[in-house]
Amino acid sequence: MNTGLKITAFAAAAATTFGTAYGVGKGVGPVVADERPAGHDGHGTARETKAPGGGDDHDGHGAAAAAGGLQVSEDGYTLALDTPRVAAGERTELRFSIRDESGRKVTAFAREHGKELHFIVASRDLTVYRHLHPTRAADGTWSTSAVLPAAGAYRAFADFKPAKEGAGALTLGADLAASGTYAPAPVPAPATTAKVDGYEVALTGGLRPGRSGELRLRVAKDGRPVTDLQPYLGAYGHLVALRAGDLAYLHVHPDGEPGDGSTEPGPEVSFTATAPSSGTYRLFLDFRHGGKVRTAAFTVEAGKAAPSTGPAAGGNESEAPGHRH
Ligand SMILES: [Cu+2]
Repeated sequence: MNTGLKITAFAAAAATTFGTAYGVGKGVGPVVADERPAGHDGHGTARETKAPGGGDDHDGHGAAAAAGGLQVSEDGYTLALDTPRVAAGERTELRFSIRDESGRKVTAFAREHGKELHFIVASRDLTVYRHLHPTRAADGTWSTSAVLPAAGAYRAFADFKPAKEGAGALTLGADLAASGTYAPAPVPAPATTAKVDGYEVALTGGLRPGRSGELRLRVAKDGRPVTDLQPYLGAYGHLVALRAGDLAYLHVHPDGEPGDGSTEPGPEVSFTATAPSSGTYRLFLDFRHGGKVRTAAFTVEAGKAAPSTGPAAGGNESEAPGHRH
């Protein structure tokens, strides 16, 4: 593969992102760390985990080659996990808060996809995944319960946007451990189909480093295409990609939404996503059918040709910052 070309393409895409982010996003925000134009004085490039625009993949997912979740603290906000150690295989309470710069619990959040905060827990070996919606007490303490079936190291992600002028969307990550006998598993091999509860989900398209790529997921049950997917949090599917090696977090959302006049309730759900780098990613698709949310998981390689339709599949090169859900 031509690394030079890819780097150039990425630089161009990044420049575009920076340009549009200032026009549309939080350019007037007071968060100095985010005011980092391309070709800035060379400082401020150390924390390249998030593009200006605030890791704002909710609002402009086609544009942001942003990886979130690598930091427990970012832009003055900290994910404080009250339950960093739990027992494997038992229903257990997970409790945490988001702290501001002065250590106070944040109580004002902007609602995104119907929720103030999305809480994802994934095992470091990417074999366990939970997308949870905790409840917030008035004092800012969040709690939910979950069963982590296997012992080992986990990463907990809080995906939220403070309801504060100029604040961008953030994904903070914190380590979490489930006690018990730990048998490390390899990341599952790359595959273009996944089975869950009698459903088969087929993936075409792929992730591309530094450039937006289309991922199309086709849902079938008992060999028949599912054409009556149910909206889940305002979409026919939610997709999270985690990078193997460090669990860098990408939250991507479908192209189109229920009721927009053009988006069908299956069998296909289409997403646009930009991988922050080449490498192995695990994709987790949440979809709702028959009143139940299920998760299909895939391992994909970013930077390799897409399984069946080629890397330019779909022809949708949209870097459109105005794409909203
Ligand atoms: Cu969520």
